[in-house]
Amino acid sequence: MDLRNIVILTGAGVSAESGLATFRGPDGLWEGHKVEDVATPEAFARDPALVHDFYDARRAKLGTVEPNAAHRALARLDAEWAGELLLVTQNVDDLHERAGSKRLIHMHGALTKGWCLRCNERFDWAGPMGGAAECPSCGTSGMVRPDIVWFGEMPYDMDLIDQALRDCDLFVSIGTSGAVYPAAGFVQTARYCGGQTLEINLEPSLGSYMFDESRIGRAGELVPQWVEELLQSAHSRPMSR
Ligand code: BJW
Repeated sequence: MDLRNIVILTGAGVSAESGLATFRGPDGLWEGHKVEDVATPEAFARDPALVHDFYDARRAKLGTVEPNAAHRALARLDAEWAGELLLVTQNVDDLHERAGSKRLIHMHGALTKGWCLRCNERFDWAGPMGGAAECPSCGTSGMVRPDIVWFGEMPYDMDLIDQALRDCDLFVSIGTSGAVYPAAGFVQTARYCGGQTLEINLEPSLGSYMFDESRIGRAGELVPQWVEELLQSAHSRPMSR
């Protein structure tokens, strides 16, 4: 099969080897709560200080971690793949862009962005946000929230992602448990539209049975291997333009 269009989905597991915690591992609770019970707009309305503390700490942690071999391999693929490629990450860290990935969507938002609930502007954000942060656009204090997609909110760029999944020849899911929709359903869309499907994860994900192939192990080891294989096979069989 002529392989041209690739969609890659990443989750917390791709950043685990950089030192960022996953959500649903043995320590997969959020400040003593289930992430599903806390990462909601209702939780933010109920206790904004708790939610700000959590995201401020994670934003600060970004400055102490570096992209790992999996991020770097995906950036290499982005640079060298002549066909269509879309990297969709559920992660809110900035490790993919720091590794050099360009064709990238943050479907669950970004720690490095804020969103003003008063004027609806979104903007880059560094440092703590806390409760009294001032919006750089309208100047209002206390109405800025992390630009993060919580449960019950619509992930970003879904139309674009859906089209890319329908058009793809290969869908690859890396380091995600498959517990959260709509990302957990991407494999079905790609499959129904004729794409091959591969998962790379430390353990079989919840939707593992839906993939044509599962490679079980560390992303930092398996992703560079897979990228090398793919680029080698493309070089030996150049794509028709
Ligand atoms: C390694 C590794 C290594 C470790 N190498 N691997 C009932 C049925 C279906 C859906 C719903 C339902 N009830 C409610 C819903 C919808 C809801 C949902 O999915 N709920 C589930 C709990 C069932 N979803 C939503 O509300 C979403 N919005 C929505 O659906 O809007 C409506 C809509 C309709 C139609 C189309 C489109 C939209 C929004 C979801 C927002 C999720 N937000 C969070 C938190 C914010 C971001 C943040 O703070 O960081 O996003 S939740 C959290 O989970 C975070 C993650 O991005 C997300 C996924 O987690 P991920 O990445 O999979 O992490 P883990 O920890 O679960 O897994 C890590 C994996 O890595 C593990 O498998 C490890 O083994 C592996 N691993 N080390 C390789 N070294």
